[in-house]
Amino acid sequence: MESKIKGFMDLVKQRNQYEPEFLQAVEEVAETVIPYIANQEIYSGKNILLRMVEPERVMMFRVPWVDDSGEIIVNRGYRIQMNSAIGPYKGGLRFHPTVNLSILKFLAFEQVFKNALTTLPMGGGKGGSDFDPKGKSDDEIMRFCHAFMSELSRHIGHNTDVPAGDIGVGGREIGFLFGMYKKLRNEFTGVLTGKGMSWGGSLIRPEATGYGTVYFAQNMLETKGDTLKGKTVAVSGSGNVAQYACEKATQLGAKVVTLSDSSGYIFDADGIDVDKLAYVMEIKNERRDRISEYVKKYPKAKFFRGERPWSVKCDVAMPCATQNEINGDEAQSLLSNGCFVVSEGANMPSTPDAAHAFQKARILYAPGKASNAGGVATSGLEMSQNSLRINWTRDEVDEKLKKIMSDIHDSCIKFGKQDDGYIDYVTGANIAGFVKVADAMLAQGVV
Ligand code: NDP
Ligand code: 2IT
Repeated sequence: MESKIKGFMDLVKQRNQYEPEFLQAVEEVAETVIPYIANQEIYSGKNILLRMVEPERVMMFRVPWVDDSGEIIVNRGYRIQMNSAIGPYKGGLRFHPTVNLSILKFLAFEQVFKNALTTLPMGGGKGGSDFDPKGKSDDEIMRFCHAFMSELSRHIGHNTDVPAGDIGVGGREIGFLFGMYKKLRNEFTGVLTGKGMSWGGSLIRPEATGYGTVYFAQNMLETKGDTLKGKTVAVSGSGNVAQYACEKATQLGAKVVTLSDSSGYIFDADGIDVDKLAYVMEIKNERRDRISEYVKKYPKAKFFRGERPWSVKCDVAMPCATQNEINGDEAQSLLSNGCFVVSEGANMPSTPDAAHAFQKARILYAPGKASNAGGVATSGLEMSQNSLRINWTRDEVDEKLKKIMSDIHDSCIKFGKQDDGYIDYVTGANIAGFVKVADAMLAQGVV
């Protein structure tokens, strides 16, 4: 089996040698799915995984725009249309200076499995730009979004490819993107998700990724007869996912003691309650400032510049910032401090060393493609509401989100439960996602 996996990875490496994040995401899937395929006659000789690692289509384009000083800036735009076997391409747009082909291909690849897990009919895609929204005026953000959409609009559509937000893309950016799409195509459709409530958005979509990550942690704890009540939680990030993970964990009786951003992390031993979270939202969403501002208002809290929050004592860790934000040493530090639940809000936040450490320690460890699927699932619910031209209530959407997270948890058990009762959520999520997409690909033939 080892040599089968190595043979497969050698081929993928040869073709994608300058794409470390993509290779990392593929290797994690190959390690778990190839042993499964070997025992399933129907997949024999079909090279399904080899077809899945090759995007159906990649768009790369110039995005020229004019900044406030009149200078012409050139950014690079991308859309990866990875797999459409079970539905239109679906996945977010990331605006961050680190964006490149490797990062977007890893995200698009994971999205295919994640979207399959949601039980909704969505294929996988991802896109974005190396544009850095930090320090830009609202007018500059608008001009960039309009320029980006002037090209992207040729490649997407409500039945073809439906983008949404990710790092650096929230409600403000989705508004500008939607406006330009509508103007160019002269049609009002659900071509993007994460829209504003008065123009086709869904209640709970802003909250959904963070809430879903917490619901998934609850589902995992239930397998041990436990709950989040009274648990100490370390959250990283302070953006969309982190904020609502913090809110829901607190509502369910946990104490969230950390949040972070690219400048460092804050530790508040008393817990980040509703009022403090409202202040975090003001700092990050309105003032677009650094998380260190928190300690000016709450001086009992501490700010650790340039550090990540994984050395604190906690029961539960929810990494909600970015990829590879927990390394092997940090995973060991979490484990030795008693952490026994890791529910990933970000995509691939654990390095392979960290993920293997969590699995070896047999803690409750959920990979992002399972535990953060609530965001895209609720995007799927937004698409359904747009097609039906109706709006569900907050409670209706929240109930559907809970049910989807619980169904994803069940799928992980189905394919990941071992003889001794340990649930390997990584294996479970990868195989469950693979089976759904692979069966659709088999039915559709070689296309
Ligand atoms: P936001 O842009 O709202 O927030 C991102 C947060 O992560 C910010 O606090 C940011 O800090 C921090 N961050 C970003 N990059 C780095 C870095 N290289 N090092 C340290 N901190 C960093 O994004 P989201 O909350 O939407 O996304 C967070 C994660 O969740 C990503 O991995 C994303 O792919 C994933 N995700 C998002 C979903 C969604 O619906 N939005 C759905 C599923 C997953 P700063 O403010 O300093 O930049
Ligand atoms: O990584 C993700 O799942 C997202 N950024 C959300 C994608 C979506 O289409 O809602």
